[in-house]
Amino acid sequence: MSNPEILQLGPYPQWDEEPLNAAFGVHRYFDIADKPAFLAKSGPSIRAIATRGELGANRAMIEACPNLEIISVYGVGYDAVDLSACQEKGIRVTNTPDVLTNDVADLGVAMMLCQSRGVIGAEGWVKDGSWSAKGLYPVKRRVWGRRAGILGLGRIGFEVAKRLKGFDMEISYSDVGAKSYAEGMRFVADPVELARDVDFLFVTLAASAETRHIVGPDVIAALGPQGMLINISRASNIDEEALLDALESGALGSAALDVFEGEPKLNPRFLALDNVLLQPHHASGTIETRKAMGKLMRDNLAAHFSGAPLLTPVL
Ligand code: 8YV
Repeated sequence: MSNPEILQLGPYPQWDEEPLNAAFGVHRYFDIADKPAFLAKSGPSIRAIATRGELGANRAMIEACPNLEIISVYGVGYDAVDLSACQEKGIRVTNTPDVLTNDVADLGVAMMLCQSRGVIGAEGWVKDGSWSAKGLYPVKRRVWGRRAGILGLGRIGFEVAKRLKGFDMEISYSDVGAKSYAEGMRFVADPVELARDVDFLFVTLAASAETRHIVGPDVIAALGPQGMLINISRASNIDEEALLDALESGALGSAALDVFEGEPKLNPRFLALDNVLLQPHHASGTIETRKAMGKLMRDNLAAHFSGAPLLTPVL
């Protein structure tokens, strides 16, 4: 029997491409020039979609593949997949939780440290000769002992909090309810109140229609001119226009961002700012984690096609 045909929406590292090609009849969607013509002709042969967290399978694509059985997401976030279309059609969806949690938390904390202590600018100070020409690098803000807020105390938020405790920080969080595992952390139901009480606000929420722009003008204003916003979740959780306005006017002190509306293209206003740290959506980007994500994505597909229970089902 021939291997199941799958549609691959974006590239993976070579170490994932090889086993994927060995187990499946892979159509590289991103390499296909005439995508509508491809879907019209070959859509019915597609039984699975393999996609990255940020690359979506929308309703039109799902409907163009009438024999689609499963969408396997390489990423914990599945907000780009049209879940209601999948539910209607009985299409299974899987993601890759847990394996990336620690790396995403690490990068969030690294971004906070870099931005607060001016690490990127300090390197420029050395490389461009400013150190010898001008002397001491301008002093920055302390990290340890300050107040951090976590918006969304799920797996990633919890790991961020654990790391921040090592910096003797006072930690508060917002979520749909207080969490039994949030020992030593203060629950604040209202994100605006949370932002008012902290120096660093980490956004670690799973994105959904309900969380869209949860960090809006009120939260940003409450965080204020001394505050820093760190986003390692999804851009849709933040009102980007409000964020840009506040960064430009100084109403918000600074931001450290791994995700952007319309990424990898960014709103050019970001590029003109000197109070923002910009990262290319790589919080899960370590060899170890990306290998584990790729394996879990393939293992879910293999489980499905062999009739075994899915390892990490979303639907
Ligand atoms: C990406 C992610 O999948 O886990 C997620 O939700 O967005 C990331 O891990 C990864 O950057 C590959 O594109």
